[in-house]
Order: sequence, then structure tokens, then C-alpha cells
Amino acid sequence: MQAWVIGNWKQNPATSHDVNVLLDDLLTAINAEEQADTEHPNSRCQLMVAPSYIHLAAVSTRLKNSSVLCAAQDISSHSASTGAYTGDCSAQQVADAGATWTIVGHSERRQYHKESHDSLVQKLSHALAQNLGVVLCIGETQTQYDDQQTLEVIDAQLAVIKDLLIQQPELISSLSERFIIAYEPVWAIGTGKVPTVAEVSKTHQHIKQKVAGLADTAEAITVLYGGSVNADNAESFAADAMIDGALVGGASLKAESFLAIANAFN
Ligand code: G2H
Repeated sequence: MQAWVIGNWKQNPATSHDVNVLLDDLLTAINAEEQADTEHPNSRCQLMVAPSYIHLAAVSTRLKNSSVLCAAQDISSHSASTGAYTGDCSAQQVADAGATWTIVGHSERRQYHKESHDSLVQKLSHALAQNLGVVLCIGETQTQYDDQQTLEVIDAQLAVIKDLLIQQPELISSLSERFIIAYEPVWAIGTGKVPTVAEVSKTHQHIKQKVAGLADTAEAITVLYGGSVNADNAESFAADAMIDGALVGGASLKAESFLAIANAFN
């Protein structure tokens, strides 16, 4: 299975200048790595970055002739295209800005913007209507982890896919191409705390089985781990067959650490 390493830049960098410096560093290093390894062009993991809306068009333009894809961090739940929704960006607008994927359901959106189950189903539907791939984030809080409710929480969060498929059963055959799941325990995000590889592996296996059951298919969906992934711990996650890559926050803001993580999954 193709590995993915995705940089979620969140509300960073602060300025367009800093965005360009990060992209300069990233593209220079990627070019050097690709030229040094022309024998194995297909064994490298797929890289993607998700800048904030304000930088999306500029970043996607700069990435156009590179191997790095560009994603939005979120899309509007209200409409796939236009409407009176102050502050929102639609799936059509982010696709027009050059994104080919979008993150949906990140725990920071769930926590700070109170995203509901129904709004997430709408976002999935709007993204797919505009041919955007979806990185759906799921994961339990510290209390839920302590109470050993991880799998129950995940099942409840994955129900957005079930409800989407009830509305649009024709999506079943292409689900694993159009969706990536990112398992991000909320307590591991930006904290430096991580679950054990065995815990992540068991949860990923559960997610793959659950999604395969929802879509009635044997085809496994890509499942990434996210939450305090860095250059030091990436190799241990990459060594596990159930972990198909990483969704990286803080460590994606430096080209060196982002590419070190990518190289662990190559
Ligand atoms: C989890 C992750 C990226 P970080 O939010 O989605 O962030 O790697 O900083 O924990």
C-alpha cells in the first residue's frame, strides 16, 4: 500500500514570506532526494501539505510541478459551492484554489467549532461532489482513552461514512481511493505524548475492518497515525504494517523534520 505523509500546517506559518521559505526548503530538499534516487521513483511515499485557506492558492501554485499534493484543512458544511456563509470556504472554492484533497473532522475543528456528526456528513458529501479526496480525522480524548473507550469512540465517529453511504451508495466502490482515515488521539496532539505502536496498530486494524464492513469490501483503506509524530518516533510507527503513514502537525513546519518523517515511510 502506498504510504502517505501529510503536513497539517494548521494556523502556521505567520506570513507569506515564511510560507515561501518553508516551501523553498521543502522543494529544494525533495529535488535533491529525487535526483539522488532516480532508481526508485515509485517507492517514495506520497507527500501532501495542508496550508491555511489564506495561503492555499499560492502554495498549490508553487507545488504544481512537484510531487507534493496540496490539501485544504477544512471545507464548509453549508454548500459545496457558493452562498451567504460568512467566513466559510466551499469545496468548490478550495478545489479552484488548487487543493485536490481536504482534511475533515480534525479534533481542533470538533473542539473549537463544535462540528456535529451531521455537519461532517455534509462536508464529506460536498468534498466528494467537487472531486476532492478526504482525510477524515478521528480519535479519542484523554478521558475516553483512560476509560478504554477508544474503539467505541472511533466507531461512533466512523458512522459519518455509514451515513454518507446511505445517502450515496454509489460511492462504495471508490471509497478506499477517495478517503484516507487519520487516527489522531486527541491527547497525543501537540503534547509530545504518543500511544504505543502496538496500541496504534490494534486501533488501525479495527478501523480498516470497520470501514471494510461499512463499504462491504475486502479492500483496506489507508489509515495514518497523527499526534506528536516527529523525526525520532516516525521509524517505529513506519515499521508497523497497519500504519500507512502519518498526519504531522508541528514537525511539518520544518522541511528537515517533515522529510525525515517521510523518509521513515519510504
Ligand atoms: C495532530 C497533528 C497533525 P501534531 O493534530 O494533525 O499535530 O503533530 O503537532 O501533534
